[in-house]
Amino acid sequence: MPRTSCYGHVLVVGLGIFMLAGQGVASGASPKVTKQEKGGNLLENPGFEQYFDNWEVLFGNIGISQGQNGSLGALFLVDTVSGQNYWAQLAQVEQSIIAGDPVYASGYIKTAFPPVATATAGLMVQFLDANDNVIGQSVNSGTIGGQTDWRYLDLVSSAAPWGTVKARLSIFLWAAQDDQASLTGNMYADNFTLVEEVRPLLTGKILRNKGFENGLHEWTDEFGYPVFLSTDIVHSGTYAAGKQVKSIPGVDYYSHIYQTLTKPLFTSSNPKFSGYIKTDFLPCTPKVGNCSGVAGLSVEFLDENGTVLEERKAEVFGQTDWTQYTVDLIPTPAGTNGYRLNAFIYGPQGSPDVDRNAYYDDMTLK
Ligand SMILES: [Ca+2]
Ligand SMILES: [Ca+2]
Repeated sequence: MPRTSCYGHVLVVGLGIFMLAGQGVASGASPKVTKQEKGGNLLENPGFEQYFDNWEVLFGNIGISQGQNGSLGALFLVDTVSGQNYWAQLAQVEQSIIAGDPVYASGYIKTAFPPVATATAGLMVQFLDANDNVIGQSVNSGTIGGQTDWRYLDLVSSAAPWGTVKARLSIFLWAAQDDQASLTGNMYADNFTLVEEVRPLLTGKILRNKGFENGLHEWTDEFGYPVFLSTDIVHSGTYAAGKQVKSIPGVDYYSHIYQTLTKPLFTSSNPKFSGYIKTDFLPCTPKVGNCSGVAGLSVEFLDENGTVLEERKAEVFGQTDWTQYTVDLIPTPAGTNGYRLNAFIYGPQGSPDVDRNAYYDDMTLK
């Protein structure tokens, strides 16, 4: 049961622009630079050196502050919002996109929030028809949050759908309603690119936030009930991730968190995915066959289209204290281009382990 995207229920919040004191508003149009001079970049004022020229604040509290390397950049704040999630969106529309062409977009974002804050930031591209209606699916980059220094984020779309005449690049910041932790932080953005061609994604080569010390950021949570952040049961540091066996009528229960890496650089000639897991399932003996709940790690080997070539697992049964489990990445199936690295939980229908937990910490990829 795939979750709906947390961006699928975004509500409009108060629209506001502010400029920091003493910075004033630049006047006049940006100097025209040809597409070739910009390395194919279709965006004007991609680094906010002319403040918000060519950009539009669609939602949220967005201003100008420090960018990268002493330049100007966009600053996103989270406002108090009751009864709805917070959404801020800064966008630029490129007026001449050819239907059938793919686009690649990138930029740098930095977040300075507490690890537990729900605030997450990323990029999004949408295709627009001649009436400015969004057509086809939005394409998002991965998101960042918590304490994350300047990070290069990118995305690549498939062919722009028939009817496309424009593309809108957006930088967004989302936070859950009434999330006090998100109110205390900021997000920064600078140096964006939109090109009308396919380029290889540069993100997703490194396993990040391996010990959950930056909260649940970097990990995609999919299927079933949400992952939770554990503070009382950890293998090391302040935080671990947790999943619970739940009951959904008519189906076996499965849920996981994952990171997908494309052509990662391994530091070992015998690469492995490892992590520590602790479970509080009912005691059982796998050989006897009286186990129900299962936790574990798994690796899905992906071809260049993202199709799963093979899945390999390390499974945990019964009640276990923190133990390191490992999945070997060798032998690697022919045609492997990427790896989906999962920490999962499973319980068959009617499992006596419903409401029992598995905890995950200190993942490694070497
Ligand atoms: Ca800048
Ligand atoms: Ca930890």
